[in-house]
Amino acid sequence: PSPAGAEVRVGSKKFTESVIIGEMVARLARDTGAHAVHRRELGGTTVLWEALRRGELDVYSEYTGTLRQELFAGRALKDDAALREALAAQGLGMSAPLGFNNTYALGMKEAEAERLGLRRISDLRHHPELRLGLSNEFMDRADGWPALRERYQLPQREVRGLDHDLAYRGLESGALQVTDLYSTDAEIAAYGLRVLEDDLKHFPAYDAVLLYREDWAARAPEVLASLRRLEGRISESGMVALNAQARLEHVAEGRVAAGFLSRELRVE
Ligand code: PBE
Repeated sequence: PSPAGAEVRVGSKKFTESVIIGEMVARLARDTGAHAVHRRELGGTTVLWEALRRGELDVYSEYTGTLRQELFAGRALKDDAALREALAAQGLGMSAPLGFNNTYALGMKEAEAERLGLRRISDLRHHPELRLGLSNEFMDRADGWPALRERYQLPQREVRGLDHDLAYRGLESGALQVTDLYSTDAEIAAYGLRVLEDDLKHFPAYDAVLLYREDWAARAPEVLASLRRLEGRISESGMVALNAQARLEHVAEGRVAAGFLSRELRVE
């Protein structure tokens, strides 16, 4: 057990997977006897990043591609060592990858993609009339819509920003024809969506990791060691299945996390 009084403030972004991982982190911390608070769904990437840097949070889950392409955009961090160095300069540490990649992708209803003969993002170039609905964060990010449009020379002008959780309903109703997907979303299979191939390789790998403050880790090394039990333990299909429990079966994120920890790590 941790020295009495170890504390951890966990944060999560405003989407299901981030909340599930936040719940796993809080539970693994409590397993060492620490006191954990999970501040759920605080906002988008920038909100979590700034809260961690200001010392309002101790740990949250992030993605390597997001660190490279958005949070350290323009820094050309060539490898993992360079990324770790840039983080260390801000007093932050990063776990090893948890085991899955959650990349952005563009998706459409399978039948519509088939009808229009669309398989690759490049194919969208010949269909300026398509209605796009993109998550608000994607509209603004350095790796998001402006860069993607530029890279692929996309002609669409009808592009709306929306909450990611509403995008799938928009595709179902026909209000939207193309949206940005998160590749571990359970809705991709459940709604029969076609993921368009990123044929120009715009998107990097977005490996899930834990980001934490080094000053906190120095005070609570046992807690960090417990969180690191997640390293390499969540596969891509495993994460999709956890997201499916929460999003399609409406199981609370805390229960989803508890089930995973019990099955995979024997943490009760
Ligand atoms: N992602 C893809 C984004 C959202 C979807 C996981 C890389 C992120 O939170 O950074």
